[in-house]
Amino acid sequence: MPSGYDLRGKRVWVSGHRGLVGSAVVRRLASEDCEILTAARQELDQRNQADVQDWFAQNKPDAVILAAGTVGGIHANSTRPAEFIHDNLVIAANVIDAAYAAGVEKLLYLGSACIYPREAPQPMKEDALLSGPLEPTNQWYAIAKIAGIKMCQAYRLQYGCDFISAQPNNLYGPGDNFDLMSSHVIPALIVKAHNAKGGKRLEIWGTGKPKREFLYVDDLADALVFLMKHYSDETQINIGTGEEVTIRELAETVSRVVGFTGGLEFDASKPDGAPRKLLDVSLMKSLGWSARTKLEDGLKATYDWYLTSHAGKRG
Ligand code: GFB
Repeated sequence: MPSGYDLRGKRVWVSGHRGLVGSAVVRRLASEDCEILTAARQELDQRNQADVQDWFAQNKPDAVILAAGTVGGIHANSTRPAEFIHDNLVIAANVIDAAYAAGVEKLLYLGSACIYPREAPQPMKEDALLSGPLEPTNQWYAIAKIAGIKMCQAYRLQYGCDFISAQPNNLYGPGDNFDLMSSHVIPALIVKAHNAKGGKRLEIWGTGKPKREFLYVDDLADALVFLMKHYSDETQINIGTGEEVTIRELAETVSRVVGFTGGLEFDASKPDGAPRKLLDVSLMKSLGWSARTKLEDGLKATYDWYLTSHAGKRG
């Protein structure tokens, strides 16, 4: 395993600490001997350049994990393209540049698997970046994420900054967004299956044929901390499980976990999005890291969190 950055005694800012990823990173960093810095949205709007610069000057982080952003599932991406491109572009530009100006020692920028072309050969290797047209439903988000990755590379090249980037596949887990109009598919199917219990039908968007790779968010947090310590290169690195399921198979597994016994109904008027997006995770494996959580176990933990956190759902 390559030796690298020592987190001990460091002030580590988890940008976006209330989100799905950021909250998992805070949980994971609790077992490292470092000081975790956070900034609530009311305290710091990361879309405001001057505020971000001031925050760095006052709080002096040694390291940054940049997980803040405007995120959502296929419907939110397709219907709010301006927010997705603007917010994610300016957050990346503000935080990465301020981190450089403040002399931050290490920064990890979080990308997304949608940076790769829609028709990229599967599984998608890191060198598939910018080799073809993007999936139209999330191209706005993808362009912003590609810009963030390119900023890390540019600041490494010109200024020698140890800024790295990594992209996970579709994430899920405790702390996810369960709002049906903006969520990703797993929380949406959990809510729908839960509400349909005792009924006959569970409505699924699209044909059920697209394939997706799902990564449990605590596995991602572990991978990010691993990369902070052991990775220092310009290549944006893939983080996934290496396994994929169809949306139909996912719906069947969610039904089993939630206890929904009715049938599935597919609404082909809703978009499928990318036909497949399986990440090639051989680079991550060669460094010594692999995902641990099986899909069904992760779904059980996520459903349990949903029942506990959304009052009145249990029972
Ligand atoms: O998770 P999801 O919204 O995003 O949808 P993407 C995955 C698949 O599940 C699509 C289907 O084929 C959806 O049509 N699906 C079925 C549903 N039922 C539902 C439902 O009730 N809700 C939702 N949301 N989907 C995202 C990007 O794409 O991938 C993000 O939009 C991000 O930008 C993320 O990059 C990783 O996998 O299609």
